Amino acid sequence: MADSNFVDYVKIYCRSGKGGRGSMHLRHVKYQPNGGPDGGDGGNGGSIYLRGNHNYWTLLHLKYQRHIHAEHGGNGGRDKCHGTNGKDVYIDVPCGTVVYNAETGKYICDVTYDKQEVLLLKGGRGGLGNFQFRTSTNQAPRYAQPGEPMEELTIIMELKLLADVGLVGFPNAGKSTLLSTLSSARPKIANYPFTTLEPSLGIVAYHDHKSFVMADIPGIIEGASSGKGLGLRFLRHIERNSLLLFMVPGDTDDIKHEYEVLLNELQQFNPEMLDKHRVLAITKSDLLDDELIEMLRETLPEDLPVVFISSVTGLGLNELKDVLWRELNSESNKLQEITAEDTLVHRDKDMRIFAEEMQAEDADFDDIEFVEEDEIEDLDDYEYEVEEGE
Ligand SMILES: Nc1nc2c(ncn2[C@@H]2O[C@H](COP(=O)(O)OP(=O)(O)OP(=O)(O)O)[C@@H](O)[C@H]2O)c(=O)[nH]1
Ligand SMILES: [Mg+2]
Repeated sequence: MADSNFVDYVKIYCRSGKGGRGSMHLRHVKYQPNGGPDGGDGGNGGSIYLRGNHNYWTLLHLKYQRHIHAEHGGNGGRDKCHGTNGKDVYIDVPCGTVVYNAETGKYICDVTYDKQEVLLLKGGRGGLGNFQFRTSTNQAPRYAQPGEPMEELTIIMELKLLADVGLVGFPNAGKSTLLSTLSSARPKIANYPFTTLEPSLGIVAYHDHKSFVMADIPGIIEGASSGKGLGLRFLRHIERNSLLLFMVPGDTDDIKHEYEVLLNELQQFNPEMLDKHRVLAITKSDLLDDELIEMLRETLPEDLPVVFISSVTGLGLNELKDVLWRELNSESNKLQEITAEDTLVHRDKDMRIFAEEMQAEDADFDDIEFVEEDEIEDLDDYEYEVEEGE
């Protein structure tokens, strides 16, 4: 996984800019002995924003970028000179990125649509210069404000792919085969478990130029919620899907049981997963004859639509697309709302589990050192010298 191009989480240290300090300066020019205060304000520090960008599909571009700093505000100067404002930094992320606090695991924000901007860290405000403090009774204030301090935060960004239909099944169930038959995606297919190690998306064309997006994720096995197999790490990619397509091979001994195991694992991951619409596909039906199909129908769960399909012969694929389309657009399945902001409740991360995942994934994430480019000045030590003019 280490050199894979599919990067779905990164850890980054972010720091906004501090505000520039206000200047404390008294005007001294020829023939104007009491020029009065003319210290300008400090500039504002730069802020850090996240910006949705639909040209990105993964967080790969951020993988090796471990520090992101915004510029500090410039200090105010004599002659009421305002300090320069620090430049803001925009971090472009793919739509579907969720941000957590790396220390506590607390959910911070998510970015779901193109050009969406979310303020992550606000830059410090610049301090006021002494010019601003002049009053009738204090005509030469010998003080100015320091700038506000910067903010810093280590964040974890996680990508949760945005797709309409998510495929859920044990390894070898034929998920990738289905995706490659229905769309032009070409995931790896082979007759052994865990062929798929990273999620992929495909666009499925439907009648009249309509289409929907399908996400293939690695297989889930019993006990995945306690870390077996590839664990539940990839389940977050189907968390946002409005519809889940369960896939169980037709030659399985107990189809209903296998379906329930999958359901249970999803529930362990996030109980809200069970609120989604579900469809069950019995795959590899070319291995079954009509009589067997009729017999199996009796034993299947009744609370969801069931379709017998075969990616090899094409059996049931059109029916499957019809069912998926109908479910996606049904009244109670409010696709629009699910993709809109704030409808998905992101649970805070359990940092204990996360640390293990990270260790397995990329061991050297832990030894990030936070080296400051420019040392922070201790605000208490601020001294304002009266600058002498000519
Ligand atoms: N007979 C038959 N075989 C199928 C069908 N669909 C898939 N297969 C075979 O099943 C095996 C597994 O298919 P994959 O698509 O790789 O399965 P998967 O669910 O993606 O598996 P993982 O990625 O390991 O989770 C392959 O050898 C496919 O050729 C089908 O409809 N009929
Ligand atoms: Mg696969």
